[in-house]
Amino acid sequence: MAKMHFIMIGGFLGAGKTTTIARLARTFQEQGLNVGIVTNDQASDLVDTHNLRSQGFEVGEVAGACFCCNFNELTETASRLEGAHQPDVILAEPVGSCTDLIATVVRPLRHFHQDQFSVAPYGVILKPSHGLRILRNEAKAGFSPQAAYIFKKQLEEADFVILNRIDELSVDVADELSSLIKGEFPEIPVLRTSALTGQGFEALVKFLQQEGKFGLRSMEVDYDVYAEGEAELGWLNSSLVVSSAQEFSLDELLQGILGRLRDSLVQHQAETAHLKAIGMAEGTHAVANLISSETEVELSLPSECQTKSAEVVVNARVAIDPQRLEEVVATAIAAACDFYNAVPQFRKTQSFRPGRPVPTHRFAEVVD
Ligand SMILES: Nc1nc2c(ncn2[C@@H]2O[C@H](COP(=O)(O)OP(=O)(O)OP(=O)(O)O)[C@@H](O)[C@H]2O)c(=O)[nH]1
Ligand SMILES: [Mg+2]
Repeated sequence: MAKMHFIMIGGFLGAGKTTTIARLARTFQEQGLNVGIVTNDQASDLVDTHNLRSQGFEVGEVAGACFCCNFNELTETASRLEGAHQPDVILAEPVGSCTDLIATVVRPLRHFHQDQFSVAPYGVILKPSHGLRILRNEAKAGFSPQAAYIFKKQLEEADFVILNRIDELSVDVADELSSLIKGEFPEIPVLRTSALTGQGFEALVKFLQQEGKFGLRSMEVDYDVYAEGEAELGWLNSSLVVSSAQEFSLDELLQGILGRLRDSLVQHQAETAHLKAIGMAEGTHAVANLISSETEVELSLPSECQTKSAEVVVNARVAIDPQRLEEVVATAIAAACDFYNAVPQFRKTQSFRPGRPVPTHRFAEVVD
């Protein structure tokens, strides 16, 4: 049986992994290939999974721990996607606060599953909004030095870096980011893309289809610092049903929730890594995002849907105590619903700090 081409796209929270993966999946499908996607999170109720499934993709979810700490679940989930048609390509999105993925995912995949998968070069997306501050070593980079450590480690292990969002970066800023990356990691190629417009995707697809020796860069990781950096982030996944006697705009509701949440988190001086919400109603869906405290809420997928009832899932990754995050989210949802004379009925809410990463396997050096 032919091997499945395993493409993992990493990068910090809100960097554009899901948007990039959706565009790559469409590109591969247009080439006549079968595509499967694997999403990943510390908890269930993932906006990304709903989002990608709503776009018609075959998606398996590894929930409860990151790929590295739940390695067997990753390979089992990828195998389950085989279904009636074995995927030619598996696109995998690791958790955005994870690093050391070459040693804990790429090498173990090559070592234990070389009959099943061919592994593509590992690309890491650079998030410009936080990347600029972190790579400039600004004192106020938004997150703690431990979280900045994770951000840089993600880049250090990459076979190549993807400088995303070039549709909104000036040439000067894009050049500065490229030279900051080159300054710290001179050997790593940098591609420029926009997952929004598709700019640079031809080169990205070409790069990913290369065969050869990748995943060779070995790096040391201080797991104490890594664990502290991850634990700084409050993590929340919440699912609910919103109903009203009158029709409301699904798009406005999501923007209302995230807008209130943004204002409240700014008041708490809590840096946002990524807030995202999906609303599903009348066979359609809308997605809204906020990728930093300094940017605006974006309706990344408008639905133009008017409805009396919607399923809503909210995921928040913010540098704040998780208990406080839960209160802030509940208040924002209640206020947004109230504005539209709607009532939220919470189904499930999980909020926590990610635990210390304990990888299933760790190959510090290349093994074949
Ligand atoms: N302008 C612009 N926006 C983008 C681009 N790529 C992604 N975005 C937006 O950035 C936000 C975050 O994108 P995602 O793809 O959800 O990011 P992610 O890395 O998967 O985030 P996590 O899964 O939370 O780590 C969304 O609002 C996207 O629409 C891009 O190239 N240009
Ligand atoms: Mg994502």
